[in-house]
Parts: sequence; structure tokens; C-alpha cells
Amino acid sequence: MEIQALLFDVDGTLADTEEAHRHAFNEAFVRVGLDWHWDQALYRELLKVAGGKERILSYAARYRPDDEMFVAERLRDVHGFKTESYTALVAVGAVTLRPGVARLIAEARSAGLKLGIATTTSLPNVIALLRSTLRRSPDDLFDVIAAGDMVARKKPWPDIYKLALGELGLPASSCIAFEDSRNGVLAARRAGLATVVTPSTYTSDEDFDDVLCVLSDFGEPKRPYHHIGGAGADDGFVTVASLRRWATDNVPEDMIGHAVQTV
Ligand code: XBP
Ligand code: MG
Repeated sequence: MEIQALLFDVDGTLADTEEAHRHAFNEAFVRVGLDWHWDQALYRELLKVAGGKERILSYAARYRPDDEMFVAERLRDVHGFKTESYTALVAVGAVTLRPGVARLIAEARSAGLKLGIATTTSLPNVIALLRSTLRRSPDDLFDVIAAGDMVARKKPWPDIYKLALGELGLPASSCIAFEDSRNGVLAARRAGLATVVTPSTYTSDEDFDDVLCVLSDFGEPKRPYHHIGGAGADDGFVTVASLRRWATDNVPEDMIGHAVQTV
């Protein structure tokens, strides 16, 4: 397998962002006069629904049916205020990149690989995060940014990954996806992508199967990752060379490039 591109999820993979999202949701609820408050335990459950707008509607339907009509009518406002709060938090440095992310992105660029983003989060959130953490315009670093409402069906549907692959003009068999959640892994695998998983704070209790490996993070030369499963037991940090080796050694031919039909 000749790797030509790396496709990164954002929330939980590039950075552990969901606490900032959770605070932003709660600030938005106050701004519109809703007496909602999502604590960490509840948010862990609500994160099973990808997409902030979808998460708000799902919460109202399940827990606050009296607020359903109000929320449906004001959804764009509520989510708009939330995105405003989140991007402001990111802009003041509330979120930092996970270990090894900046190093791997730089190394992959130098090696001539294409880079893509495939995320459920809204595009303004991606731009704010990359500007704040990498001090670069996203377009300088990434050949494609597939985000949020660019597709109708969000993760665990594969649509956002298929959009990114189409924009890159590459087959899934020559790309690797990086994810933190079960929803994200399902989306990547259904798009036919070999996947590296680095669970985040809110997904550490989730199960991951049919992936290249599960690591605590991408590691650094002087700060090795914790190996959890699959390839990479002896590497310590993710490099372009190690990805090439893992993809060749560990992915059975029948797994690469074929969507995993589990929808
Ligand atoms: C994570 C998500 C997003 C964020 C909130 O996206 O599911 O919905 O929780 O962002 P990913 P929005 O892991 O695919 O990056 O409110 O903009 O949806
Ligand atoms: Mg994620």
C-alpha cells in the first residue's frame, strides 16, 4: 500500500476539544434563556450523536420535550451562539494540539503526502483551531477540508470521508484516517480507510475494532505514546515511515480499499 494522503478527524484527534464545545453549548443555552446545563457525564452520552445541531435536537427530544418547539425554531441561533463561544475560546488558546500532531503534519507535508480534514464539526471551528494552534491558514496546510454540513449524513455515515477522498481524487486504499471515536472509526472504515485510533477524554471507554492500531496519541521522540493495541507496539511515536510499514504489514488485502458494509 503506497500511502499518498493522511485524513484527520478534528475533535478528539487533532486536539481534545470537547470540554471547550461543552462549555460553549452551556453558554449558548444561557444566552437564549434555556435552563439547560450539560455536565460531563451527560455530555459523554450525548456525544454518541455527531453534530452539534443534531445533538441539541436529540437532547430536547429525549430529555426536554417541552422545549422541542422552541429549540427547533431557534436552532440556528442556539448553534450559532455556541459556535461563536467555541471559536472565541479556541482563539484565546483554550485548546492545544495533542502530542505529535504538529510534528506528523509537518513530516507528512515534507514527505509530499496530501493532507485532508474529515470532521463532523462546523467549518468555523476547524479554521479557528488550526489558526490558533498551527498559526497557519488551514488552506496552506490541508489539500481538502471536509466539515460539518458539507454532507447531509454525519458520522458514523462515511459521507464526509467519501467527500474528502473525492476532492483529493485518491482511492481509499492509498490513504490513512486518524480518529478518536467509535462513530469516527465506523465512518472511516465504511469509506474503506485503514484507520489509526487515538482515543480522547470522552471516547476512552469506547470499543474499536477493525483498525490498524489504537494508541494513546501520536507520541514524540522523547515522549513515546502508550501502545493500546494493533500495530506500533515497538515504535513509540507515529511517523510517515511507521505508517507505511503498519499499512503494509498489518492490513489484510481484503480490508484495504473496500468499504466495510455494516450500515
Ligand atoms: C465532533 C462532533 C462535533 C462537535 C461539536 O466532530 O461530533 O459535533 O462535538 O461541533 P469530529 P459542532 O470528531 O468529527 O471532529 O457543534 O460544530 O457540530
Ligand atoms: Mg472526533
